[in-house]
Amino acid sequence: MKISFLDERLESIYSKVKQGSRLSKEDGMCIYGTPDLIGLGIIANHVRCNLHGKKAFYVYNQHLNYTNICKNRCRFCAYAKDDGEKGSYVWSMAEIEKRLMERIDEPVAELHIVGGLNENLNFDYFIDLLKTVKRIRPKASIKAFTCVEIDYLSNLSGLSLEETVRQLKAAGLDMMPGGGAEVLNTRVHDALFPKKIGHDRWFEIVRTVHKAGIKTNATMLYGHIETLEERVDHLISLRELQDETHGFSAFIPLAFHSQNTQLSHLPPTTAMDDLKNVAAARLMLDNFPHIKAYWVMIGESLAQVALNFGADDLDGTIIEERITHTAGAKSAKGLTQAQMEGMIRSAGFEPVLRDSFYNRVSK
Ligand code: V47
Ligand code: SF4
Repeated sequence: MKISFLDERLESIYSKVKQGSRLSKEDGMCIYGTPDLIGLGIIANHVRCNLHGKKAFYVYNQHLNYTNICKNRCRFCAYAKDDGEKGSYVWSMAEIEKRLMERIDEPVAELHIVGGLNENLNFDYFIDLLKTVKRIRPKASIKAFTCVEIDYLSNLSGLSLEETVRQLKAAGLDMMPGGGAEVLNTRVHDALFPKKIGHDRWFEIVRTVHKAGIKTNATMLYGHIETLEERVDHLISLRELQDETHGFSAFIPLAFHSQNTQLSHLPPTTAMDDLKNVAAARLMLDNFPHIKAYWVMIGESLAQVALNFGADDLDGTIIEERITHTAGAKSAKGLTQAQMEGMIRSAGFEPVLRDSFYNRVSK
């Protein structure tokens, strides 16, 4: 079908996409720069439908944020506290068990577990954490720890990266979430999260983890000080790494929330930018199977729209999201299965309940 785009630069992007040709850095800049949001949506939706038809995935998951004490104190983070600060916490195994038992009658298929870099915890805590979760939820997958935590655990244990990952896997680690990458760029790193691992180390850890047979997701935190070019470079670096390892499962654009952070003067991201980030991800990351619209960060309504802009997954029910809500997110803290399905159906898509590896789960 011949489409006349408002921005004629989109014509060459559409023809490349139809031929299955890879988009260039210039195409990426055009995607972010175009005012033709609907044209962009048509192209991203074309790719999304070729890959997944009208399916829209979601998972029945539960988040466990085991501690908010973190030595890094990134400037964009509202969640972290110092040890002893009002509101700081760390969960004992008994507390973790209690939280899992509160939901034991629900069909939770994935536990999403991340936390701060808390110097009071030793490596055994993390092994116990994984074993406790596996004991209580033997059928669920554990998606835990970002590359930042893996680096920390390797230093804490004195073990090599490979051995750290091997021991975590043996204790129950099935997959890793995509957080921690933020923007893979030295300027942004030094300005906003100087104590966090840099992008070279992040790549090294991803390579090690993928080699160990553990799939991971990838993210990009956008809407703060990063330039459009830095976003495009981030996507291209991930695409190159995926060519090498094939270990990424989903990409999730994360919209920055500034409340209670050191960047609280920054305005919220716009719907236009949120949708462009979803479309840019779908179009630039031609070797990523899935793009998630994370409803927690962009809100339930825009997440529905994002299903038409390249996203094929809405993440999950979540149950008690903490990280974005401490930074002012207005979305719900969790959704029921019926609410997730309702959102997907009313957006014109077919809900598919999945496990962590995108296998269909029967209800
Ligand atoms: O790494 C921190 C981001 C991430 C803020 O892999 C913030 O399936 C917005 O990675 N405003 C954690 N974002 C969340 C994450 C994630 C979420 C859902 C699914 C998956 C997955 C991964 O949240 C952090 C950081 O990039 N973050 N502070 C903030 N103020
Ligand atoms: Fe710590 Fe992660 Fe927050 Fe940075 S983003 S301060 S590493 S919890």
